[in-house]
Amino acid sequence: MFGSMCRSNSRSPKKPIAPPWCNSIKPSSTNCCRICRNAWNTEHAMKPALTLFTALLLASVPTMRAADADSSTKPNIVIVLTDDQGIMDTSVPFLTDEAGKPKRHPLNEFHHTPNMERLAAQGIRFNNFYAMSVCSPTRVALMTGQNSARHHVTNWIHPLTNNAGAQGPPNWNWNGLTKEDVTLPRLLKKAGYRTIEVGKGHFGPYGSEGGDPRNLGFDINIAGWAWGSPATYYGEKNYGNAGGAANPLHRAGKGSRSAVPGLQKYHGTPTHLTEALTLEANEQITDAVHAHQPFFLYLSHYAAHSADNHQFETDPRFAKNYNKWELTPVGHTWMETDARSFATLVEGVDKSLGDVLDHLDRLGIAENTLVLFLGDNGSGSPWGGATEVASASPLRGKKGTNYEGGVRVPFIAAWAKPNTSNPNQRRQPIAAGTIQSQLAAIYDLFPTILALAGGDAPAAHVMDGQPLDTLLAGRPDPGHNETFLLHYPHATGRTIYCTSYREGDWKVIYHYFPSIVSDGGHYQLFNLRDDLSEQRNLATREPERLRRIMQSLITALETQGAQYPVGQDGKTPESPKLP
Ligand SMILES: [Ca+2]
Repeated sequence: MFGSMCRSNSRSPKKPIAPPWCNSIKPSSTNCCRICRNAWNTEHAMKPALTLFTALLLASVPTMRAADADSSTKPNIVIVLTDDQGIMDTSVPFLTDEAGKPKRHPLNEFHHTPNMERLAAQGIRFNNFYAMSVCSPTRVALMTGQNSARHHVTNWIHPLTNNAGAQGPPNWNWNGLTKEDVTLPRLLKKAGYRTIEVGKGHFGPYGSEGGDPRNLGFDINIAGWAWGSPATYYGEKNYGNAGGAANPLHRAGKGSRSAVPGLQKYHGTPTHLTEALTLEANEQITDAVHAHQPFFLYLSHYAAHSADNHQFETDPRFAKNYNKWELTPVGHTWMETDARSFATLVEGVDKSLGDVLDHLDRLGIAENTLVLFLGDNGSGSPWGGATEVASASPLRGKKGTNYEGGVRVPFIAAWAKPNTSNPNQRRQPIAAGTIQSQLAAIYDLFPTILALAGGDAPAAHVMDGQPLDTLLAGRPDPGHNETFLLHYPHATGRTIYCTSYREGDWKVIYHYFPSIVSDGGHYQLFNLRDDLSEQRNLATREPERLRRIMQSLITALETQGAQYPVGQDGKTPESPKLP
């Protein structure tokens, strides 16, 4: 196993550290004043009495003041969602040893994410946090609080053609989210928030309602649309647009079909896409503060997804940090270059996080802003085979698989500036510098954020998520769901037509159509406590346990109204079979 090749924890280039893929290595801020209204109200919210002048002022304009006071005490919410950054694609160690202490692995040495380290030091990080295995299912789960088995966006959405797969459910929700759907930004808007989308959307195909985030409750949309990968990250190339024109899908034949829209002012400049999105996000934060409105910022980076040419484009600002690694060829020399490029894209996102934190601090609103940093699926790193222990070592698999490396993502929650006397921080304490090991998932963010923001979901809206309030405070929550269902009834992923279900330490993967990947059978059963790398299939040795957990998997699918793959006739559902 790769983790056994190296025992060093040092970052020094003089002490060689073997990354997981090789056998040998030679490491060769704004004009807003500091007493802006949000900060002022936070600071003074606990004062017991009003001055006569203030009281008179309130009496003279009761309606405006009441609304303003209410909105200014609400916390701002920032989600930084990165694309294809797995739990190991960071210098922050998320995994722990048997004593529960953070344990560094070679990939933690390879990556350099100082701002994630900064956020982790002032917040709590989760090491059993799950997302769906590909983009759109996770993004829709975040927006709705529902598992993909329930909302039926079970695959990434191809913008132009229905990608159900040959035996995928024909009526899966390729169309994505609509104007009628209950969404987090729509509910936050109703609760008084300015709702801002910056970056990747991928909520619906081209021309659909979900193709424009403004149809989903976002007041503002910058650079988000149907496509999930950028044509190119380079401003010099206009992010794929031809001659500064609008997206080529509007002007057939010009530029790339996945050209990033809406960033014309950076065209022809050396501004990396990640930097452009960060500058735009910070400008939107400033505008919201000047408007005295609490905001929900969904900063959804395209990085570190591959560009439209399926290659990882280097972020030149960080290339030097990875050139020190002399990587031993392992038969796929393109991987070495791409792995470095992938790491530069990750570090670009990390810089973005730092820039946003600094900006919040400069504006004086950091204490009143909750930052949630997370990845949208497992690692997209190019190293190793899709189902091997490589990209996310010591976890098996990568993006697009039901193995842990495909679904476990980094998640850090922190107040942008901890201050235990801040009213919102007292209402939702966060245990700084700690690791939460209880299981949680992407759809838990929906009820968590709504509760903090004072929003409500309609009673008829069924949620799979549960609030994370107790877990964020660093305490165990016996009432929190200890299971995770991942339903992937399609063929275009790296593990195909399969459903996995984790229950405590145990996990089953059910393969609707047995293959080499599934060891030739329907079932793979793993004990994650003893076998984190999912190497020992215990399906044959533990028949009673297998049957019990398969029954739980089937019940979960039926409860959520899941759609199944179909047989060779293209229409008969293939529901899971009990062993
Ligand atoms: Ca993704």
